[in-house]
Amino acid sequence: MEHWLTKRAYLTPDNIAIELSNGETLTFAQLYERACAFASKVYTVHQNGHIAMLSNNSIDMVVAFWACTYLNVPVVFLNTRLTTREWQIQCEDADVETVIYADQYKESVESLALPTYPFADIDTFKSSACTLTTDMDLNSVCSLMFTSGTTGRAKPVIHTYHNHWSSAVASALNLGLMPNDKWLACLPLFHIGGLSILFKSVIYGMPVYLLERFDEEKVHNAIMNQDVTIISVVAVTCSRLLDRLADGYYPSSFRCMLLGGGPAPKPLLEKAKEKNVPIVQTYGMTETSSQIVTLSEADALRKLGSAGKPLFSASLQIHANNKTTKPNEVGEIVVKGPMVTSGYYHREKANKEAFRNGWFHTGDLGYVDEEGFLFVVDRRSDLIISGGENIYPAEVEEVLLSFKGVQEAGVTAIEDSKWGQVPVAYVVANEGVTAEQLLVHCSARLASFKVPKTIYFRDQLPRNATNKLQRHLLQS
Ligand code: S0N
Ligand code: AMP
Ligand code: MG
Ligand code: MG
Ligand code: MG
Repeated sequence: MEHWLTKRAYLTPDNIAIELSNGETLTFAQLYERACAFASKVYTVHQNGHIAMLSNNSIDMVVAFWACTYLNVPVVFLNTRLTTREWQIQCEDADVETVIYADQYKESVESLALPTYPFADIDTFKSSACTLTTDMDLNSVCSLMFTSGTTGRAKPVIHTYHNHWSSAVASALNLGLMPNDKWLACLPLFHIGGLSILFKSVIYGMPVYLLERFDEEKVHNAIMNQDVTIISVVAVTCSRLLDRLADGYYPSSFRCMLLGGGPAPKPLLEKAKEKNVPIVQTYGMTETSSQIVTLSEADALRKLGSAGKPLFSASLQIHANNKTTKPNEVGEIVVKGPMVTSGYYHREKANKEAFRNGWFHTGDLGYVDEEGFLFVVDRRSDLIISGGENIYPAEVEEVLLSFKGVQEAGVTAIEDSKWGQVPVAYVVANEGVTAEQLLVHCSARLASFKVPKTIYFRDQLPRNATNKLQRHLLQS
C-alpha cells in the first residue's frame, strides 16, 4: 500500500491535517513535507532498530512519528508520567537504540544510558541521502506501547501497520465519516487511544484538533466554538467536561464523545444522557489497537452501560471453563480481528498464554446479552485504572519489597472520587520502617500515579493454601 501520508498529501494536499488551540494549522501537504524532511535528518543519527519517543502532544511529535514511518523504524512510545528508571527499563525491554524527545524532558532524559536527541536539535542536522518508504509493508512493526503485565514488568505491545489500518477502517464503519468531521485529540499520543486518532486523520483525510494535554477549558471551548465533531475521552476527563458544561448544551454538530480506557460509571452515563451529550462507550485496549467493541449511536440510550458489539472485522466470545458461555453468563472476554496485536515483543510465555486457537484472551470479565451486546463486569486480574492510567499491583509491590526491612507487600485499589481508583499498600515490615520512608522510596522509582496513597502496616497478609497473596482480601 502506498504510504498513507504520501497518498493523503496527493489526494487532499490543502486540507487541514492538524489544528492547534492557538489557531496554528498544518495541511496534509505541509505535514508530508515536514515528515520527509525530518526523516532525512533523523537518518543522520539513526538508521535501524527502534526509536523511543518521549513527548506531550505536539506538532513536532506528530512530524517525528510520521518521519519514523518513512524510515520504517518502529517507534516505542514512552509515557511522560513515568520516572527515568521506568523509561530505562522500557527502553531495554523494547530494544530501543535512540530516544527522541520534547525539550522539556531534557533533564530527566539525559541520565538514560542511550543516545538521546531533542526534536529541535534534530531539526538543525544536515539531511542525509536516504531512501524513504514509498510503499508500506503492512506486516511490519509500526509502533510499540507498554501495557501492564502480571509479572510486574510492563509488556511491549506490537502494532503493525495492518493493525492500525484495520482499526481506523473498522472505527469508520461503525461511527461513520462525515465531511465536516474534526476529531479532538487530548488523550496522550503515547497511549493508543490518542495515537489512533493520527491514523484516522491521515486515512480519512480528517483534521485533528490537537491539544498538548487535557485541559477542560480548552476542550470545552473547542467543542463549543471550533466545530469539533468527535472527541476521545476517559471517564475522568468526561466527568470534568460534564461539570464544565454545567447547564449548557454542546452544539448539535458535536456528534460523538468516545468513552474508553476503563469502566464507564453508570451515574456518568446518566448525567451525559440528561445533557444530551452523545456518549459512545467503547471497549478496547492497547492490544486491540484501540476500540474493538463499540456501542453504535442508535443503541447508545437503549443499551446504556453496554460497551456495544464487536466492530466490523472483529469477533467476540465469552469463555468460561474453555467453553463459550450462554447469553448473560459471565466469563473471560476473548477477541479476534485484524486490529489485534500480533503479540508482545520478546515475551514468548505471555504470547502463549494470551493467544489460543487464534483468539486473544483479554483477561477481562464480561457477558454478552441475548442481542449480542457486551457488558464488561471486571477488568483483567488485579489491574488498577487511575484516571485512565494502568497500575499493576505487582510492579508496586516489587518496589516496596526492594526496601530493606519490608518483608511482605500487597497493593490493591480503593475507590476515589477524583481518579476512579487509587492504589493503597499493605505492608509487613521490621520495626522502624515508616510510611514516609516507603513513600519516598516509591516516588523515586515509580510514576506518581502508581505511588500508594496510604500505607497500612500489618502483622501478616492474607494468603491462600499455596501461599499466594490474596489481594482481594487485603482490605478486610
Ligand atoms: C486524566 C488526566 C488528563 C489527568 O491529568 P492532568 O489533570 O493533566 O494532571 P497533571 O496536571 O498532569 O498532574 C496533576 C497531578 O495529578 C496526578 N495525575 C495525573 N494523571 C493522573 C492519573 N491518571 N491518576 C492519578 N494521578 C494522576 C499527577 O501525577 C499530578 O500529581 P503530582 O503533582 O503528585 O505529581 C491524565 O491522567 C490523562 O490524560 N489520562 C488518560 C490517559 C489515557 O489515554 N488512557 C487511556 C489508555 N488506554 C487506551 O488508550 C486504550 C483504550 C482506547 O484506545 C481508548 C481510550 C479512550 C477513548 C477512546 C479509546 C479508543 O478506543 O479509541
Ligand atoms: P490499556 O490498553 O492498557 O490501557 O488497558 C485497557 C483495559 O481497560 C482493558 O483491558 C479493560 O480492563 C479496561 N477497559 C477498557 N474499556 C473498558 C470498558 N468499556 N469497560 C470496562 N473496562 C474497560
Ligand atoms: Mg496501558
Ligand atoms: Mg493539569
Ligand atoms: Mg489504561
